This record gives sequence, C-alpha cells and structure tokens, in this order.
Amino acid sequence: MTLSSSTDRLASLRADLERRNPAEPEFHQAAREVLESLAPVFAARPEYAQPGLIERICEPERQIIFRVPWQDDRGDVHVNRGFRVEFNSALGPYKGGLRFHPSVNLGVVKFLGFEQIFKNALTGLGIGGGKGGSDFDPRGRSDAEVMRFCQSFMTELHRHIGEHTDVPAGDIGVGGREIGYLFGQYRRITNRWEAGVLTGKGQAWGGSAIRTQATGYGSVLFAAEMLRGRGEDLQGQTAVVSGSGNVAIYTIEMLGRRGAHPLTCSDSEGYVVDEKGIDLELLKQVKEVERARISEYAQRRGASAQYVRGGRVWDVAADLAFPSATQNELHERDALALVRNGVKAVAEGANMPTTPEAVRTLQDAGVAFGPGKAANAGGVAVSALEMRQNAARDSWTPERVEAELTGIMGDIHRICHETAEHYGVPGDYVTGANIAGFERVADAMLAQGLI
Ligand code: NDP
Ligand code: 2IT
Repeated sequence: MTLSSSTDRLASLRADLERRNPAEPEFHQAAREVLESLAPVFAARPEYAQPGLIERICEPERQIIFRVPWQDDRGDVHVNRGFRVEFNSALGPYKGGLRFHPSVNLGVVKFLGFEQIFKNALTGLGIGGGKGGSDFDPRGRSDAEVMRFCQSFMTELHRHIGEHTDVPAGDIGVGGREIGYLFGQYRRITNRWEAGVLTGKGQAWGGSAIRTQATGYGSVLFAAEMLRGRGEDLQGQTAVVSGSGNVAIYTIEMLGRRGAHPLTCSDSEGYVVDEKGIDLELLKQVKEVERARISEYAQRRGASAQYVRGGRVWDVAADLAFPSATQNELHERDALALVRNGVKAVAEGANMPTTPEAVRTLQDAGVAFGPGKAANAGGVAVSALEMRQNAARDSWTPERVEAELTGIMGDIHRICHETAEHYGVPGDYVTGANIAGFERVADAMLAQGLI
C-alpha cells in the first residue's frame, strides 16, 4: 500500500467512524489522533492494513449501559447511568478506571477506553483496554451517600467483571474510598475473596504499595526521560501543574523529590500559584483529608500563595507543564502562552488534556511533548503489578514497586522514542506511542484470528 492510499483508507475509516458513532466528539478526537499516526505503518507493513483489523480495533468488544438508582441522606431517590466499555482484550483482561463525574457519557467512556488499549499495550504487562463510570456527581455528597451509590453501581457491574475478565480501578471521582465500597459490595454479592477484581485497593486488603502515587510519579519520570534526551534533568526546573486530585498531588510530590519547583495546582473553579512552591502537606490536608477546595489552600498558606478564580494555570511562566485535570483543558492559546514563556517539556498526566491544535503548536515550537498514553501509564502499570501481587497472594515493598515503575516508564519512553525514529519522525512521542501501542495490539489480534 502506498502512503497516499493508506491515508485515503484511514480518512474514509474516520468518516465512517464519525457517522456510526454520532454525538461522541471526544471519541472522534481520540480515534482521529491514532488513525492519523498510522498511515506510514500501513504503507510499510501491509499485514496491518488488511481489511477488518483497524475496523475491529475501533469497535468495542462490548458496551454495557445500566441504571443506577440510589437514595440520598434525605430519602430522595436519584437515578444515574452506569457504563462499562470493554474495548479490547487481545492482550489481557479489560483494564481501566471508573470515572464518576457529571460530564460522563458514552462518548467520554469510549474515548477513555480507546486510549486505554494503546496505553496498556505500551506497559507490556498483559492488560487489555476498558473504561467505565457514571454521571454521578460525588461533589458535596456524604460518605454514606457515596457508599449507597457505589453499592448500587456494583450490584449491576459485578456480573460483568472478574480477575480474568475485566478489572476496574479509579479515575476522576473514584479513589480509595470508592474502591473500598465497590470491593465490599462485590465480595458480598459473589461470596468470593477475589482481590484481583479491582485495583487501587487499600494496602491492608490486597492493594499495592505506590498505586496511589503511581500516575503522578510516572508522569514526572517520563518528563525526566524526555529531558535526559536533551541533556537536562529536573533539578531546579519550575513546573506548572493543573488539577488538584490524585494525579496532580503525586506529580507535585515527585517534582519536589527530584529537586524541581511545582508552582501551581488548580480545580474547576480556579488555580493557586505559590511562589515558594506548593506546600505538599497542606495540599494533601485540604484535598485528601478535608476534601475541600484549593481556595482553602490559598487562604491558609499565607502571603506566598495567590488564588486566581476562573484563571488559566498555563499563564504562569515555568520550564515544565503537567496538565493533570481533565480532557481538553489546554487549548491553542494556552500552548502559545507556554511557548512564549519558554516551556521545555509537557507531560500529560490527564487523558487527552491537550487539544490537537495545542499539541501541534507545542511540537512545532520544539517542546518535548509526552502524550497521556505514554506519560500517564504509570498508574495502570502499577495496577497490573497489583494484579500480579494478588495472583501470587504476595505483597511487595514500596521500594520494589517504585523500582519496577521507574523501569517501566523508562521502557515506555524508549519504545516511543525508537518507534518515532524508525518511522522518520524523531522526537514525536505522539506518533511513537500510537504506533508502538497499535503494533502490539494488532500483532495479538492477527495471531488470534477473526473474532
Ligand atoms: P481526581 O478526581 O482525583 O481529580 C480530578 C481533578 O481534576 C480535580 O482537581 C478536579 O477539579 C479537576 N477536574 C475534573 N474535571 C474537571 C473539569 N471538567 N474541568 C476542570 N477541572 C476538572 O482525578 P485524577 O487525579 O485521578 O484524574 C485526573 C486525570 O488523570 C483524568 O484525566 C484521569 O483520566 C487521568 N488519569 C488518572 C489516573 C489515575 O490513576 N487516577 C491514571 C491515568 C490518568 P474539581 O474538584 O473542581 O472537579
Ligand atoms: O486512565 C488510567 O490509566 C486510569 N485511570 C488507571 C486505570 C487502572 O486500571 O489503573
């Protein structure tokens, strides 16, 4: 196949995908980015262009949508919608988080599940791709309400998951508390101690050391690898971080550990810039213990911190940027501001936080850009290590898990880098990640026949 006929075939596939999956803009965006990377692969390796392969990759193996009724503390009844998209199991059981956020719909879950296929392939750890969640809004809900919601959600979800089938974990709005309630209900319904059915569990009951920290740690490790390729390290570099949840907090922690200066965090209402560097203990107290807003951080921190309501964290000058909140949070104008301020590297802690136009702007300006599929794979990688510990009824030390995580992030960086070079786009980690992930999934699917 020539490059131009590959490009034509992929463009018509994309048009078809958009027609068959209407009103799913995030899924279209995620699929478009991968399909745009594949033309040179189809041209070089005709076996990948054979009819049906890429079409199967773009079609989830199974999509489950269900009703989640629950009662709030006043006795009022609510009806939410639950989702689990089991996208691809060629490399292992479906694996991916659950998101509880009012913006969740089928298209969002499909974009996340699609990304997860390639991310999980890049880890090399034998996990397929899936994602799930609900349009439930946990904000302002009591522990008892969150528990009742999780129990209702699992009452349906339990029949679709299992340690050899589909293994959910956390994502936005789903952390240790929610995984606990979900696991409890699964255990009750099935009467099985099946530790490997969920990851992100508490360490006293089957969880892995470092899983909480893994995504943030991993994205800093990925940024360090990108900088190393340019003869630099993290020491003394300033960083802007968006978000103030799980990924952002442990990105900030690892930046501090490596001698860098994280200056910001944010939530959906505004951002904090702290000229002395974010005080990690205060941030954890406000967000993890009190579940409060970051405006509270600024109030307590004193003169070094300023709270900017409604502002954009990307206006703060820094050497590095870590978008770690949500999809499409870094737009072209933000990329231009980052470039103007001399940013050297951007590592996506969140999934698809950078719009396609912003990615292009950053890459054209020579900024090292680590896409989420690669840069935030540390979380799911440690989830796979948690599954491994559960299968062996074992529990590893934090040192061992962190050493494994460091090795895995280094391997992911290397394969993305080498693949980009091989296909003639050196330094393009987006293309490198898409192609390297695709090749692993495609090889397994070809070997397993037309299913
Ligand atoms: P959390 O729920 O812990 O934190 C989410 C953070 O993002 C909060 O600060 C939240 O602010 C902000 N946020 C969420 N939605 C929006 C929105 N629509 N607009 C602006 N800000 C928003 O989630 P995580 O830290 O776990 O997840 C963050 C990102 O990282 C997501 O893209 C997720 O998919 C990705 N990710 C997570 C992994 C994990 O292991 N947890 C692994 C890999 C990727 P507010 O409180 O105001 O809503
Ligand atoms: O986006 C992600 O990779 C996650 N939310 C983590 C998935 C997992 O199964 O640990």
